[in-house]
Amino acid sequence: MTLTQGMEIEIVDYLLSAEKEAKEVIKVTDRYPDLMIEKAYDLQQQLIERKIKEGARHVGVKLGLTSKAKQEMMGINEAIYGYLLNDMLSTEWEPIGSKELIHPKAEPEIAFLMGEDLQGTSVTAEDVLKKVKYVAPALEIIDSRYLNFKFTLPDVVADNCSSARFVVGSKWMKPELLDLANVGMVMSKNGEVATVGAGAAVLGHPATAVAWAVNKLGQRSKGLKKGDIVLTGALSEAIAFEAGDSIIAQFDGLGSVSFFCK
Ligand code: OOG
Ligand code: MG
Repeated sequence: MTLTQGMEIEIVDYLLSAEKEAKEVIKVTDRYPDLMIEKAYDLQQQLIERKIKEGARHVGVKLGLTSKAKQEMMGINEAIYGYLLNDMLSTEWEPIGSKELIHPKAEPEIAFLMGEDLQGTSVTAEDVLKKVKYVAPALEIIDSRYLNFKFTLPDVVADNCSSARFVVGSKWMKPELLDLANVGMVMSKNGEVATVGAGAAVLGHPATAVAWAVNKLGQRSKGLKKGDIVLTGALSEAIAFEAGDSIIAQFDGLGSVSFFCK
């Protein structure tokens, strides 16, 4: 079944109100089982355009399911990308409000800040590193709008890859000062180690993950812009948290990033 424009608007409305009301909903493919991945990216784009129309600003791109740990956790063997908007950007000193979220989980990630635009369909990790100005430690807070955090590949893409919030640490470093594949990471919840990982977890190197996303975006005549923040994907499984919890991710050589949930 091909989706009519009316059906597409209805799906976007459905996902936007699930987010606004912080209520989980039945996944889109339960109603539209033949939803294809490319159409799901069209829906994602419409959802982002709606948010921008309502006043949000584009601040970057996120990668998802770039690590084996995450792919196994979600049962999907393919990387995905979504968009970061200014209303998702949170700071370390301002608690994350649990009431606005459904069933949030924290992910430790390495963030890139782009020093130049980058677009193409045969971009390599080396090309990416040339255009990255800084790297920083980050925590992404994902919050799938779907019931029990369960979905198929097209579902999660349409839902802007579960994006909800993200926090970037204050220490920004030149990428050449670090061996990003070998950066070790420990994430703790309330002072106890919750999970560990390393930069190599995301497709062997975070820059390889970003090159993948740039090439995917390139197929849609899109790319990264100077000043974009790129979240390169969780280095480990995601950890659920709730009001009263604090999360910190410590990266060797790159410093730490944390948040408190109220
Ligand atoms: C999809 C988003 C995954 C990551 O870093 O792997 C993601 C999900 O697991 O809900 O952001
Ligand atoms: Mg993530």
